[in-house]
Order: sequence, then structure tokens, then C-alpha cells
Amino acid sequence: MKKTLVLGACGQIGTELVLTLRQKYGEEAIIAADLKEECPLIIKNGPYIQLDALDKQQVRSYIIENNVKEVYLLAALLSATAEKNPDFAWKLNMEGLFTILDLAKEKYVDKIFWPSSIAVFGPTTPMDKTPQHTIMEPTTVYGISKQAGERWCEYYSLKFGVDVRSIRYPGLISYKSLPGGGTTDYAVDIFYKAKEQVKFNCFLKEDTALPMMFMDDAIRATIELMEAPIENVKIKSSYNLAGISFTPADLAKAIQKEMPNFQIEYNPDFRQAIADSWPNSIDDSMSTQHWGWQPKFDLDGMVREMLTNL
Ligand code: NAD
Ligand code: AKB
Repeated sequence: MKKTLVLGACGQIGTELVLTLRQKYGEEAIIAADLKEECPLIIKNGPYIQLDALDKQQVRSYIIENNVKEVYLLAALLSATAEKNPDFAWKLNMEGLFTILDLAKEKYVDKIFWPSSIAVFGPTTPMDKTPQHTIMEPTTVYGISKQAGERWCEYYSLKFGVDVRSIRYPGLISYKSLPGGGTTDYAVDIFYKAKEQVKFNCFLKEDTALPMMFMDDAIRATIELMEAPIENVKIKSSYNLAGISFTPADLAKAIQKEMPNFQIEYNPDFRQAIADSWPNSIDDSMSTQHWGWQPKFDLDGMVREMLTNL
């Protein structure tokens, strides 16, 4: 049986990706792996292994011995956490990628998914409808690692024929798993406070617009890109992907439509500078043209799903 490994499977994206991949390809075909000893209850329905993405030998042996042919590499430090530990963020975000790219170069692995982020853009990037190809001068360690990762993915693809596919995810909003230390995490935390009927203390200013997406759309995009015929995947670095763009004030208003007593206050912290360096909205027309991407969730639809399911 062809095996797929999701490395970093216990996080916000991995949990939902593992569930969806198992529904599609069977529980035994999808191996969840993470640094954590125990995997979340929700993904206990299939194989799990404790694996350190930084342990090159362990990762290589596991993949080769278990006939793993596809790898989703999700282990990383996100923007806010990375700023607190830049050296380690650079190490984790880069070294794991080289281990997997080299396994594909040596033909052990057939296909890789590696996520990039809107963090590859910086303050000199056009902020509205940011194009696929534009100025990219990121000012965060996270953004620098994602930009470097994109360059290496393209390099391995062009020089060695490695099939590596990537999306520049916007901030992701989900109810099945918690976010792991990003600047866009406020857009998940806000729903927990709304449900608890507690005033939300937002760490971004009310008018900070950022590109965001409901997790269902992100998982569908990931699998659609991975299933696209290779000739359609023309961009070998990473694809822009857009869902919904909104400010904390827009999101609060949308929640108030469903919960009129919901309250918010704004106390920006160090994450404001990170958010200010990122785009307001993204032009993802190349994803639409090349592999047919279409988002389904708008702001009100996402808010209803979150409030119903949390
Ligand atoms: P997360 O922090 O929620 O999850 C990361 C997982 O990786 C965690 O379960 C953690 O235990 C695991 N991990 C950390 N170090 C590891 C190691 N050495 N070995 C094995 N596992 C390890 O992150 P996420 O939100 O699920 O993001 C996954 C990927 O998607 C990251 O590359 C991130 O940069 C990217 N991304 C996420 C978002 C988002 O909004 N969630 C947006 C853009 C890009
Ligand atoms: C973060 O805020 O760090 C992530 C991202 C947009 O990459 N959610």
C-alpha cells in the first residue's frame, strides 16, 4: 500500500488534514507523525508515530523502511513564536525541509506538500490584492524562512525534478484544533471568548486587515493542489491563495450579528508590527487558472460555522 506521512500532524492544520486524507484514502494509508508523545484524540483512528522532524536519520529510516511515498511537512514555528526564538525557528523551519527534499531527490519520496505563508511578503510589497509575483522583502524570521523554503522548493524542482507543491496559506480559522502561535490566531481566539460570553481583548488594532481562510477551504485547496496533474502545477515555489480579508472590527461585527452582546477591546502588542508588514488581501488568480481553485466560505458563512461547531 502506498503510504502518506503527515509530519507535524498534531497541529492546527495537521489534525484536520489527517482526518480528511483518511476519509479519502483510508485510515491505514495516512500516518500521522509529530514530536508529541500522544496524538489528539480526534486523529486516534489511524497510525501515529512520534517523530522529530529535526532527527534526519530517524525521519529518513522511517520513510524508507515504511515505503512512504508522499509527505506533508507541517512541523514549523509560526510567526509570533518564531520572533521569540529566531535561531531555533530558522533551524526547525529549514532543516526538516532539506531532509524531505533530499529523500525526493533520491527517489524515495514521489510527492511533497510544504506550506508557505502570506508572511513571505513584507512592508514593501503591494498590500492590496498582492500579486503572485511581486516584491518580497519579509521582515520576520518566519517570513524569511518561508521565502527561503520557497526558493529551495523551486530549486529542487527545476534541478532535480522533485515534485514539491506549496500554498501560501493566509491565516487559518478552525474549530477542531487550536492555532499554534501565529499573528492571525486572534481570529480563532475571538470565537472562544464569544462562546464564553467574555469580552475579547484583541492584540491587533481594529482596522488591521489580513488575508484569512476557513480551514475547510484550506484543506480542500491542499488536496486539490496535490491531486492536480503535474503539468497544471506550473508554479514550483508556492501559490497565492485567498479566502476572506477582514479586520478585527469586521469580524466583531459579523459575530455581533449572531451574538448581539459580544464585546471587543483593542490592546495591540508586538504582533501588530508583524501584521502591519503583511498584505491586506491576496490575488490568487494563478491558483484559479492553473488548478481551478475557488473558495467557498465568506465572512458570514465562516462565522456561522465557527459559532455552530465550537
Ligand atoms: P501548529 O503550530 O499548529 O502545528 C505544528 C505541529 O508541528 C505541532 O503539532 C508541533 O508539535 C509539531 N512539531 C513542532 N516541532 C516538531 C518537530 N521537530 N518534529 C515533529 N513535529 C513537530 O502549526 P499549523 O498552523 O498546523 O501550521 C502547519 C504549517 O502550515 C506550518 O509550516 C505553518 O507555517 C504553515 N502555515 C500555517 C498557517 C495557519 O494559519 N495555521 C498559515 C500559513 C502557513
Ligand atoms: C501566522 O500568523 O504566523 C500564520 C501565518 C499566516 O502564517 N497563521
